[in-house]
Amino acid sequence: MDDKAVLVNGDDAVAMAALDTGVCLGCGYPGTPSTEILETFSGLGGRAQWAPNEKVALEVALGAAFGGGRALATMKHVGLNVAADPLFTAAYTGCSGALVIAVADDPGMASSQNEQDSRRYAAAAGVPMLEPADSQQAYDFMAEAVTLSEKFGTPILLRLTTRICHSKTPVQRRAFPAPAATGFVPDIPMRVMIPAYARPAHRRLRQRLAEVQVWNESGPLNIRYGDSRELGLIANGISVMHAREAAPDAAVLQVGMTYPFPIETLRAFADSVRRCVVIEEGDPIIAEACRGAGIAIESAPEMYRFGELNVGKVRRILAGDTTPDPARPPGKPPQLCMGCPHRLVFEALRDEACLVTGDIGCYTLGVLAPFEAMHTCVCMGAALGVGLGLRHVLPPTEARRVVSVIGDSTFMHSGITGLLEMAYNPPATGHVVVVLDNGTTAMTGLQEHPGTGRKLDGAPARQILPEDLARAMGIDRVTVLDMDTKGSGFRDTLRADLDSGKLCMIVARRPCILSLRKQKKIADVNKEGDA
Ligand SMILES: Cc1ncc(C[n+]2csc(CCOP(=O)(O)OP(=O)(O)O)c2C)c(N)n1
Ligand code: SF4
Repeated sequence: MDDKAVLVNGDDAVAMAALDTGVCLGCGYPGTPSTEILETFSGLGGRAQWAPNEKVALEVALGAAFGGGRALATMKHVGLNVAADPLFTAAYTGCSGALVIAVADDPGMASSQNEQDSRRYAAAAGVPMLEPADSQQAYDFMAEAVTLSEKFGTPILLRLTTRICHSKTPVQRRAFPAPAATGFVPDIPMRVMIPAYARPAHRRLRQRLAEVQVWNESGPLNIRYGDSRELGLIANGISVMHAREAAPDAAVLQVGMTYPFPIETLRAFADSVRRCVVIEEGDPIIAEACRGAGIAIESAPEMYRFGELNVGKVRRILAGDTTPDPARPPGKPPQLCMGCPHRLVFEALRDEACLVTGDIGCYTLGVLAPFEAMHTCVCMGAALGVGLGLRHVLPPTEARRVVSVIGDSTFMHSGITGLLEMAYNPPATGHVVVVLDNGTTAMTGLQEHPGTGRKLDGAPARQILPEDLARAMGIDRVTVLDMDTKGSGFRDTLRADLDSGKLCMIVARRPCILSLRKQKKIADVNKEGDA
């Protein structure tokens, strides 16, 4: 191992720690700002794979941990919603190897549809959560998460945020003992969550959390900086950095494990200073925990709950400044690339006055001028469900204008079940779904998915095509258009499908122009491999 520190971002640091601690499988679904974790892990030689969605990623990682392996699941915050079903029950089953779930929140919504705070999930599911404040801690806490997961037999959430994921700070890597040999030891009451086994499992979970809390009170993850007796700041994650910079003379307590809380450590810290202020980005979760335990703290006014914190905001919180945030300078609105194949589709949808239920991807930009051809966008996969719901209630003439538009990666992620709904509960007027198949997950940086025919590292894979799935489900009219610069008759097909009153899928296929270079590189590598 190189003993020189390296300058890396938090995502890369997590990947390095995963490799150094012997994580045998990393599974995830892309999502800014978490995507690079698996890409770096793979680049370093780790075994990493994209799953169709976050639920599947977590389940595969859980299976690996049931088998005694060390596993990592990665996702962005909204991905944890998709993975919530296995998460809650994995807290009951526990694991015999290690299971770390790295979840990256996006306060300020640099590239997300909401700014939910994943810390709520830790408490709701009963899964311990660690929160690093820089890349070195991202490395150290990932390694600690592996150790804690095996020590307590529980999944561990490693919560990152955009600034941690994408800021570079030095990281010193270390050597760790090799993991124990893997193997699945059948233990039906521990692993099969029928009610008779789940009831005692819930009691075991609460007992385990009590033990983790005791560990956390004296563990190494809660760090005090400075010895001021005057002003004390309690902070987590990136807020630790902001707090230390904004008030260099204050004492700062970093809460490194934010669930279960080290309540007595927080109490002792608050008692040790004259004024104690909680500095946290997002929801007032530490503040609520302190108040619930009768600890006298101050916290930020509600206006600071929105967006990212920064040093200036922390200074304002400490000064009790509640004047509105200065207005942001206007930026240039984002646009679909010139030459983007999605453009032709949105031009046609606009010109045909369609009512478009959209989805999440580059193509969400179809909502902006010059197209303004998207009328709803909720979460990945919702294009289908929302479109069908509208078709069910609108008068027939309006219902016939409804079109669901979804990208290829999003279709694989959570559009397939929407298509099943379309086949199972068809609206009286039929329905039209357009799959924008650009052969990649463009929005998050050109990742592979089950429809591209390539794995995470570009190696060939079985290719699943939306049109094959649609035909297998009995969708009445399935048209595949190889979209050229004129649109390959997309408008005519759209008009005919809308008039037909049938269940229709149009696959508008043409590669994302930014992906062409990457695909050529992969093709060259694969050719060399064949030679
Ligand atoms: C549950 C969830 N997981 C991940 C993301 C991040 N994300 C946003 S859009 C998208 C997929 C985009 O790919 P595709 O549907 O093929 O559209 P494209 O960007 O290629 O046009 C992903 C992974 C998200 N918003 N929600
Ligand atoms: S990156 Fe690709 S999919 Fe996204 S706007 Fe540009 S050309 Fe279109």
